[in-house]
Amino acid sequence: MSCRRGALIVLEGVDKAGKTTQCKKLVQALKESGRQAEMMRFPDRTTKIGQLISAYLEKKSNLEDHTVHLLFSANRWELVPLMKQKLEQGISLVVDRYAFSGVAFTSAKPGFSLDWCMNPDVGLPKPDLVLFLQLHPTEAAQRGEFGTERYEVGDFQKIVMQKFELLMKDPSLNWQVIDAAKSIEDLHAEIKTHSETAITVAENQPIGELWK
Ligand code: Z5A
Repeated sequence: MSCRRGALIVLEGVDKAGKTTQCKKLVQALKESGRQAEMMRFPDRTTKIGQLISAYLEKKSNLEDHTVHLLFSANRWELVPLMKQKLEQGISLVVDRYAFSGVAFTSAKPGFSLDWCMNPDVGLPKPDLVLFLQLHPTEAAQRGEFGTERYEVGDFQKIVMQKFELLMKDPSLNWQVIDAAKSIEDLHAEIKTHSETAITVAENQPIGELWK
């Protein structure tokens, strides 16, 4: 590796936990401190695969459950070459949802094991830091009604949360659970501190492979 690589920082969390808000603030803060950083989000609805997923989430189309799971994974894999290129150029990537959402949402459906759901994402670039924004459902409800997209249903979201808790037990990943009930600024300060540490640690390490 000729230059210090960037870090892969993932934000996960329940609906309305503030993932998008915090991803944007983190990228801006990292840039202001002289670091190279860019935001990505999954699903990336701009690709052909992403458009299929978007139509499904907006309930404009129906897709069989295994099929849509594999499409979410394919949407990540299609961006892996670009992600690796940027990381190797020293750009840190701040990613709004990743494979953990993929596994948590599909395994919350009847008949899906965690293992089956993880398999398609095995070998993706491994995050150097996974920030989980934890928010109690009553706090989330104060941030507005659920939207109209598929999965934006309270009972389903509770099962999703249980699946995230199982994933967070994996000691091979750098999970940091953050109390998302805090103010936007307090949350940002905490996230920035964790991210700066992860960037420093990642600099001299090769990019890892997820769940391998
Ligand atoms: N999905 C899947 O099934 N499989 C996969 O592999 C992947 C995803 C990757 C994509 O939704 C859906 O796809 C998602 C999972 C599934 N389904 N659900 N549910 P998306 O990514 O397009 O949208 P989202 O992730 O659902 O967004 P979100 O969770 O609703 O929001 P958020 O990003 O966590 O929060 P926000 O937009 O930053 O903030 C929400 C509101 O709260 C907003 O008004 C803010 O101003 C406010 N806010 C934010 N922070 C605070 C604080 N700290 N205090 C008070 N108010 C705040």
